[in-house]
Amino acid sequence: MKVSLGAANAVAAEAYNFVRRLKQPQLQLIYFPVRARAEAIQMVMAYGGVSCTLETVETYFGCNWDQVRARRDVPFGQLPLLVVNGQILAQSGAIVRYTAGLAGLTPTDPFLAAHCDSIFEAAQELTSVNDLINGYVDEAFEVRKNNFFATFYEKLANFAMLLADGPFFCGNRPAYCDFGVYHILDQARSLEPTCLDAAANINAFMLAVAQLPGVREYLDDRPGVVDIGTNPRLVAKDGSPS
Ligand SMILES: N[C@@H](CCC(=O)N[C@@H](CS)C(=O)NCC(=O)O)C(=O)O
Repeated sequence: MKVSLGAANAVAAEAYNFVRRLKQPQLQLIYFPVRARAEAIQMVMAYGGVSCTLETVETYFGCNWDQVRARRDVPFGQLPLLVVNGQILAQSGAIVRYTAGLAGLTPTDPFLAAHCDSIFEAAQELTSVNDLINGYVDEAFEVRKNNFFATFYEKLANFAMLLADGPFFCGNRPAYCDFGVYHILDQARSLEPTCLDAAANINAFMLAVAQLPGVREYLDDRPGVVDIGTNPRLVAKDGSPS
């Protein structure tokens, strides 16, 4: 029997992924119904084929958030949390780095890994955009939106310079920092649709990330945020509250 190299490679890749899934810890991600600090984590897992059950406060703890905080059950009194084989991991940055390890999205070279982290951390400096998308309304929204965009373009130019020809921040292969940056810039363009147009390479980067296998399906299926600035909330694809 003649087996082509392509078919043999596909079988080997399938076997590798099967074993990796068998060895993968059991994961549960707990978060509020907002588009914010769990996005990069979910994109990392979607790209890496890492399976994880999504939980709300109510489905995981069986009570509401005020009760969870009062019980002091949660390390820093905040979400998101990742439950790994029953053990709780807090802080979104730590969760991204942990899931990136499972997904093969951490550069192996130590300097490149640190470079990746510096890009991710630079994106974290813009996380106030999450509150603009999900929280503030009316005048408070307008004031904070102006404040956000007062420094945004300088930071965008820094990202554009570091990305150079990309297509990703660490070269030809995606790494977890790409998902951190993508999320923040995607939030920003939900507020100002043309805000990335000054940086052609950044627009190309946004397309490249959005088309990655697993990520494309994740982005297509996730709930949308409606009525930003007036009554923000998540709405599932079928129009139901999420
Ligand atoms: N540094 C933390 C910040 C987490 C954070 O601010 N979480 C917010 C939601 S995005 C929260 O839990 N708010 C509820 C509360 O503080 O009671 C991280 O990155 O995970």
